[in-house]
Amino acid sequence: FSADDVTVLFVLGGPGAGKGTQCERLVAAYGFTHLSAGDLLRAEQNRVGSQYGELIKDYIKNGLIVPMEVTIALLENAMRDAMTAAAAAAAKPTSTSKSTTDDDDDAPLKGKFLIDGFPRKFDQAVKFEEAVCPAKFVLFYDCPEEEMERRLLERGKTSGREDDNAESIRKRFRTFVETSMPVVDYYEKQDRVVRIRADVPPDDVYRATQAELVKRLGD
Ligand code: UP5
Ligand code: MG
Repeated sequence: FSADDVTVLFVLGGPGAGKGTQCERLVAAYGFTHLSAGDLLRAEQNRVGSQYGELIKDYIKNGLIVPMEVTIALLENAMRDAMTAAAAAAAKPTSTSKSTTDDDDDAPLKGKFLIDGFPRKFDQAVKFEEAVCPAKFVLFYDCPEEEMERRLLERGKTSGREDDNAESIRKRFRTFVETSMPVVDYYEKQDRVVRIRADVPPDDVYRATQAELVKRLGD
């Protein structure tokens, strides 16, 4: 993808920081396509015939980072699917719009993507930006571990997620501190991180997010 055709924002933050919650709201308000790397991996894990099912299950339970070939392929496919669906929708004639030209290729489609929970490791960041598309900037949801732990244990009562238990949560935090925070630091050095306080109610986090998006993307 070229940066002219797509806008990609990485959405990062520790386990339970609220990435998914905020992305959902941004989708409704700004028409982003939300791609959660974790959700894509869980879907692939459950796909009948997947050769990666067992591997993904094992990595997620242990809070480890799945080899990036798998995750990047899933993200790239999902981006392509979203662009294809948008093109098909745009090409469909509607009763109210009279097309003055048959040539739909004139207007290039713009994709807007929130990539949630990726990249989690330095080499993934480099590879994705090289092979798929550079990110415009990074939204980083900053939340203390005690608060994230409280949220995940609470969610674990009903989520059915195999990593929402005390032991897996401990492992996820460890991977986050040791492996994923360095990615945020790397982007911070390039002045590409928008840091948002995430230990306040979801409405407040969202308001802060909106204010930053207006500054950086307009409207
Ligand atoms: N909640 C949310 N915001 C709140 C707020 N402001 N105040 C109070 N409560 C709030 O929220 C978590 C919980 O907190 C919810 O109950 C919510 O209502 C509440 P959520 O929005 O789901 O937070 P999120 O940051 O999305 O938490 P998630 O658990 O999804 O984060 P993880 O980063 O741990 O999970 P992810 O799905 O991204 O990854 C899971 C695993 O997949 C990884 O550990 C790894 O093994 C694997 N993975 C890879 O290997 N590679 C990848 O690239 C991505 C994932
Ligand atoms: Mg999530």
